[in-house]
This record gives sequence, structure tokens and C-alpha cells, in this order.
Amino acid sequence: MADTILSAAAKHPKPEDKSFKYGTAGFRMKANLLDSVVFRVGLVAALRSRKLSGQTIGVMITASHNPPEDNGVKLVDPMGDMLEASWEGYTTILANAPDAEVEGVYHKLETELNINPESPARVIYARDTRPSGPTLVTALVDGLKAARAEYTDYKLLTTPQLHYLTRCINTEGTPQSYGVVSEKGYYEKLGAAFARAIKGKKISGPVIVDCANGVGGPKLTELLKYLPKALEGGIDIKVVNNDVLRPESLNHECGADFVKTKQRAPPSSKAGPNDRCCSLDGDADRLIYYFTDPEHGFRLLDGDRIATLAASFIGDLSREAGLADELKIGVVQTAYANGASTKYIVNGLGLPVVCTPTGVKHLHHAAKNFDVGVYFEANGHGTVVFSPQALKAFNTKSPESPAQAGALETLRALTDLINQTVGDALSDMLLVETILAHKSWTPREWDLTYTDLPNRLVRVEVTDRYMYKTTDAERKLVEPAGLQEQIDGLVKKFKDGRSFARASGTEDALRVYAEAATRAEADDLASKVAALCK
Ligand code: NG1
Ligand code: ZN
Repeated sequence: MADTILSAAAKHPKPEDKSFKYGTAGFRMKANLLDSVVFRVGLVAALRSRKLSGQTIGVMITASHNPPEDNGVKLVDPMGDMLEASWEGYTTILANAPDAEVEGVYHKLETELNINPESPARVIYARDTRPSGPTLVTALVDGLKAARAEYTDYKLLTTPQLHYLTRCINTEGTPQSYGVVSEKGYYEKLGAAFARAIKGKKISGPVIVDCANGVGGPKLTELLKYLPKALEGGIDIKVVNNDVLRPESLNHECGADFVKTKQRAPPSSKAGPNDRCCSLDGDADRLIYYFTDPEHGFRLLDGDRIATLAASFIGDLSREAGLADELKIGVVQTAYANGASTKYIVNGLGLPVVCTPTGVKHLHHAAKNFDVGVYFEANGHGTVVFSPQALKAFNTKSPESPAQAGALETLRALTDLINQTVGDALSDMLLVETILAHKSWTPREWDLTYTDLPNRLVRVEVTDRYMYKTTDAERKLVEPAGLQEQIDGLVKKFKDGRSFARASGTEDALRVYAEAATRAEADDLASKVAALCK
């Protein structure tokens, strides 16, 4: 007989002195603290599925760009979106219940949320390459069994692949079908869409892809089998940092987070001047491009650059397709977006920009208010979402010229190429490659579209990060009282100065961001604001 929730919970005891919070990226911490949390996430996944009449919920076990000894877990809603916000709270409550009370809290949630315990519960899950993954999967399965859920183990996947599969399962056989429900279906969809998107264009030279020694390596290697090859006028991808057998190498001196925060290439990089390079993170949902300019050294093309590139390309295609007046195109950023990128989108591309708090769920939500919503965090996490009206327009508009027909076909291909459920480094990379090929641009031309303001991000250790409360999409502090006025006073003294402080949602620290006209001033402003905040 299966364990009851009570007896199963006893096998996954909660560390007594620990409290947990479902944050921007689900639960994330040292892997050895996560066993009870993952067990209870299994219970929540079952409840959530029952609440939604048996629609399938996804669970991903990953700690993304964090070190190998960390791990994490997050839930995926039926359309491949992040878990609905109110459920983050329920998940937190269950994660913090004493072992003996887990069953009681579970049933209380069931009653309060009006969940029929006899409804079916369906869950799929996957994990990244971390050594702690299999043990945590055992805890998850114990939770799913105790809650009598049906489940499927998709083993190793990138985070965006799990989001894709979740949406595919829940739309299978409907007019909104998102694709074939299998990993192979994902590769086939991307491969076919990419071939259509680059038809007749030439991709110059190879692209060197740093896979952070994570799950993106084997998955990209698999995807390559479905892509048009270099000799057929397709793409030449060189996979590097693809070692998933040495766990300690994951995200170590490589990967998107390393490149973005250190503002340099991985030390292992053998790329030459002007070589087109990009880095994924440990679960392949972030993407950063870069190259070395023989004159100016290392040049970073981050999430802001990918957003501007995508917005300008889709904006041009919509005009060529004769749809510019029908479609509302917009870009969503966070306060970490470089001020120069915001200016370029508004003044250069003539598109609206919306700023939201940190965390892709906020950006994703805001992007849905546009027909074409382009959203990226500066760290390279983002995607493009298309409204039902946009999809309809691309599919039903009768072209009046071969150029219009071409633009419409490229737009249709993009809607399949782009993973609309969540930021997806593999899909985003094929998008960037498509756009560069269409524009006949090297990274250098892309880099020349605007000049980033020098900026600095510092992590400040504080006694209590929850003291710092913000408003205005995290750009202004309301507490501690008076601190924002002091920051404003400092900022005024710097040309093109901008600075803000906010508590991290994923680390026990305060983050201070500053930008200014010169490198030295940005550094100076950041350190002065950091000193004020301590
Ligand atoms: P926090 O720790 O809340 O700043 C970080 C990133 C976010 C987001 C989340 C989730 C920065 C400054 N912050 O959030 O953009 O990606 O992690 O992974 O990069
Ligand atoms: Zn990630």
C-alpha cells in the first residue's frame, strides 16, 4: 500500500531551523536542504493539477546558473507559464509546515481551494545535470505518490524543454496545439522553423556556443541533427564547455552568468578576434552573445541587445508585411536594462517600453499586453510572445507582393522558432542567428546599433534584506525612510547617472546598480550608493 502523506512526510523531514520561500526562481539553495521541499512540491503539483481539472503541471529540478552544489525546484503551469502567483504562497505554506502537520495543511488547502480530491492529478518532471538531481527526484516521486498523482519522468531536459512539453500536453489535439509531445518533437519543431526562417539567407562563419558544462550541451548536440548543415547553406555550430561528466565544472568559469557578470569571455575560450560567440546558462534558459573586437577588446551583447535586435527585426517584418498599423509591438525590460537600450528602443525604433520588477514572470505577463511582446532581462533570459490576433494576422493576410509574402512567411516561421512559453537559450540563439543572417550583420554591426552606458552591479551584504522595500518597478526605495532621497542626491552629481538598490529575490543580499557617462563614474556611483545602503 502507498504511504500516506503523513508517513511519506516523515521520510523527508524538514530541517528544523530552516524556513523556505517560493521566490523568483522557485525554491533554490544548497541541495542538501531541499529534500523536504521537493517532496512537498510534489504534493502541491498534484493539488494544482486537480484544481485545474487534471491539466498537466510541470516540475523542474534545477539551480540554473548557480554552483553545482546548489539545486532548486519550480512549478510550471499548464500553458508553460510560471506558476500562478497566488500558488507561490500556498507552496511556501506547505514547504514550511512541521512534518507532522503536512497532511493537515494539505487537506486544509484542498478544502479552502475547493479542490475535488477525486479529480485526476497529472504531473511531468525533469532535471538538469546536477549530481543531487536523482535523489531529489525520489523525494518528488514520493510526494506525487502520496498525493495519488499520475506522473511521467522526462529525465534530463533543459528548463525550456519542460515548459514546451507541458504546453504541448495540455494543448494536444486542440486548435492551439503547440507541438508534438516529445523531446524529439521539440527538435523537429525548432529545426523545421529555423530552416523556413533562414530560407535563401546565408549564415556567415561558425558560432561558438559555450554550454556552461550543463544540460544545454547534450541537448544542443541533439538539436544539431535537426538543423540545416553548414554545407547546405545552414548553420555551423561549434559546441564548447560540453562536459557533463565532471559535475564540478557546471557553470564554473563559463556560462551566461559568468560572462555577463564578469564582462569577459570564459578563460577556456579559444575564440579569435571577431569570432561570434555565445554562452548558455546551466539549464539553458539564458543566452548572452559576445566577441572580441581587435581594437576595443571584449564586447558583450546581452539580453538588452537581443531584445533590441528582435524588436527591430519583427518591427521591420511587420511593416513589410503591411501589418504595422494592426499590430502593437512593445518591449518589456527591468530596471537592470541599460539606459542606452531603452533610449534606442523608444527613440531609434519608435516602440514603447514597459518596465517591470525583476523576474521573468513579471516580464512575461506584461509582454502579453502587446500583439508582439519582446521581453528580456539584461542577463539574457527572455523571449517573444505573440497574441492570438498577431498569429491570425500572419496566417490570414493575403500578400500583395512577393516581398509581403516573404515577410509573412518569415513571421510565421518565427512564431514556431521562438519558444513562447519561456526564455529558451537554444531557440533564442537560432532567432539571433536568423536575424543576423537576414540583416547580413556580424556581431560588430549589431554592437554598433547603440553604445551602452558604462554600468556596475554590486552585491552588498546587509543584516536584513527584507528591510529594503521598493516601488516603481523596483527603481525607488520606500524603506528605509529617507534612503532614496540620499541616493537621488548622489545620482544628480553624475552625468547620465542612474542608480537603484533592491533586495535580491534569490540571494541573501542587496543589489546596487549604477550607470553613468564613464566607467570610473559608474563605479564611483555604485560604490557610493552601496556605502549609503549598508
Ligand atoms: P535577483 O537575485 O532577485 O536579483 C536574479 C537575477 C534576475 C533573475 C533571477 C532568477 C539579476 C540582477 N537578477 O534575481 O534577473 O534572472 O535571478 O534567476 O540578474
Ligand atoms: Zn537558467
